Amino acid sequence: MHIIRKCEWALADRLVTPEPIFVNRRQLLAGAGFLGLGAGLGRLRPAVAASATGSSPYPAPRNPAYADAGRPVTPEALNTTYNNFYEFSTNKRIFELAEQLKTRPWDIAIDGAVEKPFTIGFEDLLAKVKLEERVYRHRCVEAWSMVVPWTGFPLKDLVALAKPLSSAKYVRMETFLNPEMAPGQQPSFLGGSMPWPYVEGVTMAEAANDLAFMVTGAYAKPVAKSMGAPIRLHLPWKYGFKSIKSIVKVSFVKERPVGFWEQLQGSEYGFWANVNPQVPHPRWSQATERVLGTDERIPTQLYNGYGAQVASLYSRLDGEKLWM
Ligand SMILES: Nc1nc2c(c(=O)[nH]1)N[C@H]1C(S)=C(S)[C@@H](COP(=O)(O)O)O[C@H]1N2
Ligand SMILES: [Mo]
Repeated sequence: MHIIRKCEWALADRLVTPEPIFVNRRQLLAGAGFLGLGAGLGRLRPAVAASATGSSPYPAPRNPAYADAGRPVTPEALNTTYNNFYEFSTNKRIFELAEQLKTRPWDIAIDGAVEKPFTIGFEDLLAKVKLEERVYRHRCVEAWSMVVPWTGFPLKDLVALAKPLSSAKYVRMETFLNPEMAPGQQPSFLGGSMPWPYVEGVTMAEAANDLAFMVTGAYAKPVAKSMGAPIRLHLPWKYGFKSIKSIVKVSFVKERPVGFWEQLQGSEYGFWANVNPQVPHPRWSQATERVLGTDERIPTQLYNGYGAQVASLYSRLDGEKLWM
C-alpha cells in the first residue's frame, strides 16, 4: 500500500487533467451557484426526503472501522448534483433528469447458479439486512474523487441470502432498462450506440471481501436518485465505473461478465479496474486526482488506499490486466 507523504498532498495543480474534466468542472461551478444555491437544488431536496418511508432505518449506526476516510466528506449538495449516470445523459448534470427514476415498486431478481432463483422487493430486502454507515473514498477513472458517507450492507450478506451454488464464479449485476424513464438509454434501432442495460461484475472472492458494499443510503437518508437509488454497489478500491447504480438483477454466473464500459471500449476499460496511480489510462495519467469540492489535486493511492484489505485478492493473478 502507498504511504502518502504530507508534501505530496500539497502538490500544486499542475499535473495532467483531461480537458473535458476541466471544462465540466468549470461548467458546474458557473452553472450551479456553487454548493446548493441554484434553483435545481431546491427542487431536489423534497424528492429525496419523500422517498423515506414510515419507519426510517436512517441514520444507521456508523461502523467504527470505516468512520474516517482520511479526508473531509464531500458536500452533499455537490455529490447529488455532479454525477455519472449515462442512463440519463453523458454529462454530469443529470440530477433533474434523474428525478424521473421511479424507485417504487422496485424488485431485484436473484438468479443464475443459486439454490432457487427468486425476486425480492427492495423494502423486503431492507428488512432482511442490517444497515450500517461507512465513509468511503471514491475514485472515478476520469481522475476526480469524492468521499461519501454511505449507508448499506456488505455485498457478502446479499450473497448469503442468494445461496449460490459452488459452480458460481462471478456475481453479475444489472441496472434497470427503461428508455422512457431514462432518455440516455436509446435503443440502437433509434440511433443509440450504448450497450444497455449497464452491467458490472465481480468475482465471488471480491464479493466476499468486507469492503464490497451494497448502498441504499447516503448522508443518513435514502440514496438520491442521481446517485443510484434505490440500491447500488460501491467498491472503493476500484475505479468508479465498477460501482453500478440502480440494480434490478443479481446473477451468479460461471463466465466472467463483460461490463458496460468494457463492451463500449474494451481497450480502455476492463473487468478488474483496480485503482493504480502508476498505470495511466490510454488517454490520461492516473497519478493524481481532483478532489470534488475543493479542486485540490492529490496523489492517487494504489487500490485507492484500501490495499491492506484487498491486495491479497490479486496476489495470484499475474497474467491479468488488474489495473484497467
Ligand atoms: N448504471 C450506472 N451505474 C454507474 C454509472 C452509470 O453511468 N450508470 N456510472 C459509474 C461511474 S463512471 C461512476 S464514477 C459512479 C458515479 O457515482 P456518483 O454519480 O454517485 O458519484 O457511478 C458508476 N455507476
Ligand atoms: Mo467514473
